[in-house]
Amino acid sequence: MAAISKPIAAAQQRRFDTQQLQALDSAHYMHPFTDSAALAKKGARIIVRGEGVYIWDSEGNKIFDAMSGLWCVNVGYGRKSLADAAYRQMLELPYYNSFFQTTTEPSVRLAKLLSEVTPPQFNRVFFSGSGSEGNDTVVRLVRHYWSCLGHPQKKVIISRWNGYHGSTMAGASLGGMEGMHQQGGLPIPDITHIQQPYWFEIGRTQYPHLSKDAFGIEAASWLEKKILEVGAENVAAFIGEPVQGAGGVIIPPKTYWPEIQRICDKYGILLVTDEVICGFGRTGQWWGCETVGCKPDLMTFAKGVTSGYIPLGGVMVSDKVADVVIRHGDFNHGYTYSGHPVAAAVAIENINIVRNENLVDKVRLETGPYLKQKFEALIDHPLVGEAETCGFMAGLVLVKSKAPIAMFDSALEAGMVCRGHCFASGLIMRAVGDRMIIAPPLVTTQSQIDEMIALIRKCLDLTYADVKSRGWLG
Ligand code: PXG
Repeated sequence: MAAISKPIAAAQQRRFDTQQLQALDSAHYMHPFTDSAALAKKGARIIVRGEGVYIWDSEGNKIFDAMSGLWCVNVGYGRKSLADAAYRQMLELPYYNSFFQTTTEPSVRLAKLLSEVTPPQFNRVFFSGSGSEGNDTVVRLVRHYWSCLGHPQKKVIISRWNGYHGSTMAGASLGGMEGMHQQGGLPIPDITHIQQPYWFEIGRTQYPHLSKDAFGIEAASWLEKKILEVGAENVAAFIGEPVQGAGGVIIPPKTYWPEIQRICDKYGILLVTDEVICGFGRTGQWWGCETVGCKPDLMTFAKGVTSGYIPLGGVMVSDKVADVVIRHGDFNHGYTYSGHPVAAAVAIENINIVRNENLVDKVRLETGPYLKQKFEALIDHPLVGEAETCGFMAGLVLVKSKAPIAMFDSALEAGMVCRGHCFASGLIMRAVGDRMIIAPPLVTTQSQIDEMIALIRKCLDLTYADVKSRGWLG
């Protein structure tokens, strides 16, 4: 990692008035997915600086960011060349659009670069400002595609419970988060869900006679059942995250996605992988679809395309879909920031970093296997009922007892207790129910993995002592 740059060193010197910022925050700032009243009582933690895999808060605490921000800071914090790329482009041309038969150099070059780093069926991209907008684009694009082919009734999109596809009306509808559906009258029409391929929660308990691989085939068969229920003539597409991220790093059995592919092919249904988290090396291949073994017609991306340094998202469109849509004239869809030149310039530099530093190969061949070995060894902890990784995504399940496995009462929120200990110990690890998850920056070294695992063990020990003293272990 390069030496700390001057502006970062200057930020280190700055003093922050934590209490004042917290008061202003609670008076004026509505946070996403947050109980604002509860947060106001506590005060938000103010993050002021980042370098490599670490961030610092306004009180000077150093924190290991094992979540890469929100699954996005893949090349780590403090990369001067990304800031330089934005600065240069802002001076030259801070904005122009691609609507009225115009384009910009960085957006064209990025489109070409994306066609190089994606599977061979992809040679075209539609840009958006985020993953949610990318998935809105998917909904409009697949329905328009079938309409162009003379099948306007082929509109239904099948997705999965506990999938996450964003927060816009279409994104949240595609997602399978019931708490989101309950607010704002979702899902929108013609989106329907099947159950997720989650072995530990569903396979192990409801299909104990099946092996994990056999459960993968069973879980894929739910797609076929749904297609037959809705009528293949009405189904436009299936969408899923290769590995579910926000749902808790749910790694499907290896049989699942090839079977999903077979079913989509059999019924002539478009296959969409949402690569917003899995893309750009997170799973140890450039794309999650390559890791899980399927060939999508469309792929949504965001986050890792710029390592989160600036907002950008989009949809990779296969030749099969693009050729039909392009033959039929205008696609009446687009965002002010589609192909934003500054975001594109940052993305180009970011992808060059990923390539030049061989980050994808490193995760697949070196640091990913090392993380797997260390993280999966956490299974020896009395609180851990399952621990698994895929590339640089990992999840473990907190259990009340291990033989036989017994879960904590979900109302106790054991995961939040553990998250609290992580927060206090200088580690960002997320809780999704009682599943504790990480997705560290792809630049994390072996010694940093050791440091992170030691922190996780410490926090598991603190959690164990805590839940024991609360009498939760029975
Ligand atoms: N698809 C996937 C797979 C995502 O993970 C989106 C789409 C939406 O992207 P935008 O850029 O519109 O946010 C995401 C976003 C969490 C969490 O709790 C995850 C995301 C966003 C917010 C919270 O893990 N992922």
